[in-house]
Amino acid sequence: MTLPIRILTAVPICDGHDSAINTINLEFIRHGIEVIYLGYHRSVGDIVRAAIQEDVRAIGISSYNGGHIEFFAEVVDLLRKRGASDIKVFGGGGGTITHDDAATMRRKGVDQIFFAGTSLAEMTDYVRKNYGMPRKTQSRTKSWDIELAWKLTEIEDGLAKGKRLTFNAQRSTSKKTIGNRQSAIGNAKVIGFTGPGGAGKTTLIDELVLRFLKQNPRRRIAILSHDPSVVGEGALLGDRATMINSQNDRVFMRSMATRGQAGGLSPATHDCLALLAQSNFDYVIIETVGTGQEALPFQKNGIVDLTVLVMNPDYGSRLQLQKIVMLDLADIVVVNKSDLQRARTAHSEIEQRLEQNRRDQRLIDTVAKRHRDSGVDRLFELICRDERSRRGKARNKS
Ligand code: B12
Repeated sequence: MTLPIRILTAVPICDGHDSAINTINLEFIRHGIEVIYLGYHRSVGDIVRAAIQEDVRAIGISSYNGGHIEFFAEVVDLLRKRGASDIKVFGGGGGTITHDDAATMRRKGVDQIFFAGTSLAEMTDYVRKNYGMPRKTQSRTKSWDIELAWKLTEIEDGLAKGKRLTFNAQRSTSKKTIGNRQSAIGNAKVIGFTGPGGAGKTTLIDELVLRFLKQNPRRRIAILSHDPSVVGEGALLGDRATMINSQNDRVFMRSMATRGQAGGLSPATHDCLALLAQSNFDYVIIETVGTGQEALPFQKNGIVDLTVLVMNPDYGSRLQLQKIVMLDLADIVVVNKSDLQRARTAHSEIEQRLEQNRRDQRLIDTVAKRHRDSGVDRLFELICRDERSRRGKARNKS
């Protein structure tokens, strides 16, 4: 089967003109391309870090702020410095980039600039023709993040072609039990976030990442984030656009399309997670796609240590709660957007629903979009406390 081309798109720093790139993203996706969208007002460093971690073939930049010659050139230079000059740079910016500017930019290593009036079909054809070939493997030593990014691609693409990497054999033999849970391998604590679309999972994760990074200056986090897609089709992988604190050198984030698998995760999640959990991260955070009532993304194979279900207060009537199976399994349930009018009712209805389970499940109210929210602080404390008790149990056992 043909594997989807992966590209990253972004709008430069001090630029909020995102309507062009939003239209172009949709056209790329319609033609089977997986687009990781980083959003607007993004620095050179953020763009290059994301492109390397996501292992994309090219970066498409849409620029209207007037600083395009320097900005595009800096992206090319930083890619080269980081050993990632195989990632190509292209873009446009209708009313601002002149033909003379474009000639200068090409001399500085930019692949192609598109002008006002170019059709969407022309741009898509260009991407397919120029970035659709498999990458030529470089023989020289790669940095750890490039190496990790390439391995994740190998796992994902291998599975899409029906091949499983030998890496998995190691995984099954080194599986171990921590406390009373079966943990994914490695030393990292794995936290799974799930819940319906629009509940605020990504914003909540981003706020937690801020707290994790602040608590310990050496801590490193990996995020595996999922968005839906159909086999052989494109996908908009847009969680990075919501992330602010996770744009950090101590955070390694990878966006994955579900490539046809139902239930919130991708066919490659398990193996990619196993690799990340072995790769010197303190925490690995998995975010599922927006899930429905029947979804049990983390139950089957015990791949996470702690499960957080993020709910929106507007789930409908109390009866709806009976049908959400994740409410039986989640370790922590979060009512996000608790500043909304219905949040108090939601809290007491969910509390009653959890009481039926007779398990030690925790319920927390948050407003993730609010900086320094006390609910997010409580959730963070709870996750750290669970970690301390997990370590205690492991020590007692050994
Ligand atoms: C729409 C628009 C806005 C909207 C933006 C809405 C949004 N969310 O994007 C609004 C009204 C909010 C706005 C605000 C401002 N704008 Co304005 N805006 C424009 C306008 C009219 C069109 C840009 C556009 O989206 N075009 C539609 C796209 C699809 O077509 P295109 O630009 O021709 O692009 C083609 C190719 O370049 C290619 N392409 C573009 N990007 C990419 C990326 C990739 C990867 C690829 C492959 C191809 C590609 O696709 C198209 C193919 O046909 C331009 C004028 C212009 N003609 O460019 C001014 C313009 C960009 N804005 C301008 C300015 C000054 C501003 C403001 C600063 C005004 C102010 N004082 O508040 C603010 C800044 C906002 C901010 N936060 O950054 C100036 C910039 C001048 C400069 N840099 O020297 C321009 C050029 C207008 C002018 N002539 O003065 N703006």
